[in-house]
Amino acid sequence: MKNELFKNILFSIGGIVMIGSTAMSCASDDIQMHHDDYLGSGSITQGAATTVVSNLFTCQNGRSRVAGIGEITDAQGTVWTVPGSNQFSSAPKAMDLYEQCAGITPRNLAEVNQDDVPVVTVDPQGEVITGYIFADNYFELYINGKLIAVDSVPFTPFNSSIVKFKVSKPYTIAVKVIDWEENLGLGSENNRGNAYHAGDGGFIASFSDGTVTNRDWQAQTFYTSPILDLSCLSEKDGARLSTDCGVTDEKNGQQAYAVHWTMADNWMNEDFDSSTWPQASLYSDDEIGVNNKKAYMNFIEKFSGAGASFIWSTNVVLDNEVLLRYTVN
Ligand SMILES: [Ca+2]
Ligand SMILES: [Ca+2]
Ligand SMILES: [Ca+2]
Repeated sequence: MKNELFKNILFSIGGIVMIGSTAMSCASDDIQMHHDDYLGSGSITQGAATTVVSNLFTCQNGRSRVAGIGEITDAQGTVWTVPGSNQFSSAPKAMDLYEQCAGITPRNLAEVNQDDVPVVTVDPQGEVITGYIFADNYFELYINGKLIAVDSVPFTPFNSSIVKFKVSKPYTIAVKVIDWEENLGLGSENNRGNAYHAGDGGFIASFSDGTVTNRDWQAQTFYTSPILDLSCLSEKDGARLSTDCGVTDEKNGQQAYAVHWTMADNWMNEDFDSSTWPQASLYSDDEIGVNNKKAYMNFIEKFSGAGASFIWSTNVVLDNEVLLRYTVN
């Protein structure tokens, strides 16, 4: 590992190690020791966040996981919002293809009245494009920097959405996706018999002009958790890598670290320079586990059946807040 090599070089030159330690100024000796293992560009927090919104969504017709928002402060005093800053409470919600809490459960696309979908105008002279979207768990969709709609269900149950917008080519699609969490700041949920199970993400979409999610999209990571040992993290060619990291269990889930990166205010705009962002990683329907989800399967011809792939960063389990970009020419 490049990271390991760099660390060994640092240990061999004591002065540099001391400079690194001073700059980190951690709260306790124990945390400082672990922070020294981290040589990346993110900011580190450890442990649970403070809940600032207890729950964004209650299911009227079934069960849903609690979708809270938390804040946690790093050693430099920067406050981070987990699992990610979002506009769920204020933004227009995307129309539902399938949303069982609202009793919207069509068996197929023919049962959806697509004429009812509101058209958001980006370019008055443009073409009307229809988009079909499924996110694990939450998305916010921008076209040329304009917010089109946000997911109507932040966490669970799994839902799917349909959007329409009027735009002229070329245009830029930018999406914030969040793999939501129950244990705020700890990147985990109670699942499969483990109170600190690291859930996974995933995003898939197709558009009526033939655009689909694939490896030509870009995906950059802004929040990674749970991390037990910071030395498992590395960075290469702009990618924030956690593929060598393990997962949490009941014994260590509360002590997990998280890594946070600052987002540019204009990340969704057409002229934002995302040239350093990595290409998206692809995931199959089986890997994301959608074969038993009607919100996906009832419209599969608009998802993998349309040639779209699930996309995310390099780690669909530990990376919980990811930004996606793609320009349609
Ligand atoms: Ca959702
Ligand atoms: Ca996750
Ligand atoms: Ca998830």
